[in-house]
Amino acid sequence: IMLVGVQGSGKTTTAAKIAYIYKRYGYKPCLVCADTYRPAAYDQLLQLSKSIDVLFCGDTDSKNPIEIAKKCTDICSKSGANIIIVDTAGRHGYNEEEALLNEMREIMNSITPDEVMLILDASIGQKAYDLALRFHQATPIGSITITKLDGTAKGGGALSAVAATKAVIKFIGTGEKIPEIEIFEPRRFVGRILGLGDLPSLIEKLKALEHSNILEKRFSKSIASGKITLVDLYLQINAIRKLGPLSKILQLIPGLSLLPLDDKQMKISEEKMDKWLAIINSMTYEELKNPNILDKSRIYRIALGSGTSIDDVKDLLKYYELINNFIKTTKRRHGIFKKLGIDLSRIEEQIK
Ligand SMILES: Nc1nc2c(ncn2[C@@H]2O[C@H](COP(=O)(O)OP(=O)(O)OP(=O)(O)O)[C@@H](O)[C@H]2O)c(=O)[nH]1
Ligand SMILES: [Mg+2]
Repeated sequence: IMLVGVQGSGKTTTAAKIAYIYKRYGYKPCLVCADTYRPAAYDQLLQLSKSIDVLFCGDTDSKNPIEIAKKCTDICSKSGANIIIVDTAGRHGYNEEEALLNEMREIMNSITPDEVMLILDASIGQKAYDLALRFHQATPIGSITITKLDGTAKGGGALSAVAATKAVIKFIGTGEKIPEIEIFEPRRFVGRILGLGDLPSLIEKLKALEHSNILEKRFSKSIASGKITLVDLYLQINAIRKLGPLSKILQLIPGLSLLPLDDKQMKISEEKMDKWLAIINSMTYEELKNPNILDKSRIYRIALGSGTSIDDVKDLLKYYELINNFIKTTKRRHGIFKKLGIDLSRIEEQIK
């Protein structure tokens, strides 16, 4: 597999990620550095190959990427590799693009790869079409990997590269770390673009949660009774925290995936949730059942016991009140619906 793409699109990172995936499937990959333009390219790929323990080949003495690619693919095969991944340059000094494309064509002709993979940054937008076409004319593109889908870009523009090359999207990159790569799934991808969230993986995660049924029943019960207890709240927050980093979870939820929440805000919310769990843990049964008895001295004790502040405890109690008020008004609305002859509980029954 020969990786091509413009500067910084993620070729070197993706090379290691793909090697990692194939290694897990039982293959013996070999990474080849055929980038002689970026001074650190050799070391970058060498380090990555060490970290995932796969074969590596390169040559810091040669300035000829075509020769290196040829020599190294031979060395890799002789070492028993059955997947050779060739990382190429993304920059090319004078007369940049044309020279780069020519070099790609020459490397391809010399090693005749089974597949040329185009690496595209998700934020490329509509430029993807022309760019992919130009690469395709130099080195027929067989597959595409879209990187940096963990950022704000949804990668919609990158889809036009498929139209330009008739190639298939094979992988998507979702982070800087090596395991952060996924095999491309069209439904999920389109869902992300449309802001529909990634429902299949959210459902998968929810299913994986133990007790999710019990949780659901508890909640329908407390909502029906018009009151949610602190224990319910605890179970709810705990369930959310178990699902993983908040930023990844919110991306999966329809509509919320469009919210422009930054990492800092996420981190604050996560910290807050963890504090609230600690606070609820520090309460007595009596207090959990009846938070109205929480006076100054009890709040002080709870803050001390949970390693949080008095304001944190008050915050939680405010949220608790808010959520119960919300449930009350929702119940009241039920009443209005009833007057209009609509029985919401029957509808709810059907949904269940
Ligand atoms: N967040 C995120 N960052 C990525 C992803 N893939 C690559 N990167 C980052 O993007 C930057 C460039 O990645 P490289 O793999 O060095 O890109 P390249 O195409 O080899 O760059 P050149 O060799 O200069 O052409 C690095 O900081 C990577 O960590 C991804 O899926 N998500
Ligand atoms: Mg590189």
